[in-house]
Amino acid sequence: MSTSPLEQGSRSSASDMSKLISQRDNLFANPLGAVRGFMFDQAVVDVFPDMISRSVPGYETIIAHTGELAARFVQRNSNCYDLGCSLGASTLAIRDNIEGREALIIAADNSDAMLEKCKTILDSNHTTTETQLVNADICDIEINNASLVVMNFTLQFVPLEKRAALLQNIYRGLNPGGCLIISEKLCFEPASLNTLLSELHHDFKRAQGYSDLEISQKRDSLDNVLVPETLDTHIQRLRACGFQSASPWFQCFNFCSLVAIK
Ligand code: GEK
Repeated sequence: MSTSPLEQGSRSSASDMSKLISQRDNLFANPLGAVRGFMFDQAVVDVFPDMISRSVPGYETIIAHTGELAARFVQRNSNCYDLGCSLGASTLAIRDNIEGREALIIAADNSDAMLEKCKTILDSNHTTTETQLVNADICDIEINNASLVVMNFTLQFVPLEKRAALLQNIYRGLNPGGCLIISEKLCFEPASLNTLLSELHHDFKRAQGYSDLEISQKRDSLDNVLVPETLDTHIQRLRACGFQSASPWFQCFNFCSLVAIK
């Protein structure tokens, strides 16, 4: 079993982090009988970098470009929010690109296990940018003086009925010219298109070494926990909040990243 170079303190940048193999994800490799709903517990934390990089096509690209968008949009003396920060990949990418701007990064998650490991990782990465780790439901967080808000693969876990209010809260808290990044798994209409893009995603996972059993048990575990929406739904909701500029900037199969500017 290999350990993460980050844990050894030998690597520090976010783009490195997304390539790291912590422990290999084999959580769904054996028959589980009844598959329980997916939770961000210690078992997931232990394999998270491997799990997300072998499950989400384009993950490394999205994290790297989150840093580049931070370089463009983060204003001096403003706040940046990483909502659903997990182990801090997006926070590290942002930090790497905004040194010296006197910005504050607020990285929030509601998994104790994620936050504990995230703190170790962030502490081992030198920076002059202040970073606050917050244990909270992102639906309850106050957003203010924000030049950048990032939700990389988090909104999909928020209950559907809370998503509009969360986005309105973000819109209110963004400064004019501020940027929101939302990365999500999507669903598609008609059903035949959804099936095609899901199958392409499953082919990607197979190519990453996941077995058919792992793919199907993980899918069952995420059922009703990760609830994807269509690209149209995302764009309409962003427009209804007031974002006049909103567009995907990246898509691979059924995974997409959107940028919205206030
Ligand atoms: C990355 N952004 O590496 N409030 C706070 N946190 C939440 C909530 C909520 N309501 N719901 C889910 N989370 C990261 C990856 S992972 C995506 C994000 C994935 C947290 C949850 O605990 C988990 O850490 C994160 O959102 C989602 O780019 O695993 O597919």
